Amino acid sequence: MKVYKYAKDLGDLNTALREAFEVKANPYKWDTLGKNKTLLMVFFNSSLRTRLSTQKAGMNLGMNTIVLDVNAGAWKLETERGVIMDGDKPEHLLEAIPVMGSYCDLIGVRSFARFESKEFDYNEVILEQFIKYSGKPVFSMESATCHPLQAFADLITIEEYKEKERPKVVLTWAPHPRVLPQAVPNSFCDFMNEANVDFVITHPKGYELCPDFVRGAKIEYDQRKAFEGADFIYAKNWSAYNDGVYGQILSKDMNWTVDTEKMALTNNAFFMHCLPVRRNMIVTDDVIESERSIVIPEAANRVVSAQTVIKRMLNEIIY
Ligand code: AN0
Ligand code: CP
Repeated sequence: MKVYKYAKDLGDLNTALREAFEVKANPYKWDTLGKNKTLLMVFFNSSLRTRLSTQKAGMNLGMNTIVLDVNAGAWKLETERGVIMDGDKPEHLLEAIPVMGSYCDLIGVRSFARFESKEFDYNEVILEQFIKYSGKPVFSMESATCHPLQAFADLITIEEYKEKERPKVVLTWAPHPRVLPQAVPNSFCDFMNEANVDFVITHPKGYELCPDFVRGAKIEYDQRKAFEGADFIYAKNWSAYNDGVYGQILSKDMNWTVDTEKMALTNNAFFMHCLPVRRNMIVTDDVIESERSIVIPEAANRVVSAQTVIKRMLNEIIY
């Protein structure tokens, strides 16, 4: 069964973009495709955009949608095999997953990196168990290492706003008080590396991302230099990936906050962020409120990316 995790899972990106713009122009054109099909969305972590946009995408396709917040009302789930379950978790994921699979036709899973073990996170243990044991097609709604529906929405947004054929897109690290996953920057790298853009990543030394996602992208450690001539600034915090410091905060340097002075170095760049964003840590009020901030249309495109992917998945299970 096909799984949607990476840019390559969408096949040719220009074809995927064309489909997305068709969906955006006419969201109700396929409103019977999902009749009597059920979308189950399982959340192990909080969400605003993913939850609402994916549900809306399913509804636009005529699906029934069910949302399960595992931490709010479901039994606490054990995820390790071989554990003597005499603690606070009454149910094992290995029963829960096939049961969930029996109630639906497609499953979206949100399960962030836990930062207990890099191996556990980067093997996508939770998502992979859903793939293996649910019996149903699965997609990531931000799993341990990737957030493809976000990155696809970002690509759609860049395609809509770009003012030249091959824009310069800069992913910049910015400070944050908490430990955050690498999933959003990983998928952004994955998609930008496949897109027709000049892609540059800037971050403090020590914040190198997983090479499988960075691939041949240019890394510029001087943030100001990276910003020069940029057409899009994509800000995001992430915690360290490297062995020995995995999941750690190495810096909260506020010199990396995106502000008006740094945006002035760019080619009048658009400002992007996946949200939720901490103002005056990641980006100043002035920049996020500026005319070149496109964070709201970017979030709105989450319906489009989700609907394009779910539509493909429905076609795959129906035909
Ligand atoms: C999450 C993250 O950085 O992965 C979700 C972003 C879509 N952000 C927070 O936990 C604040
Ligand atoms: N961007 C994003 O995925 O937001 P949520 O965490 O609110 O779903």
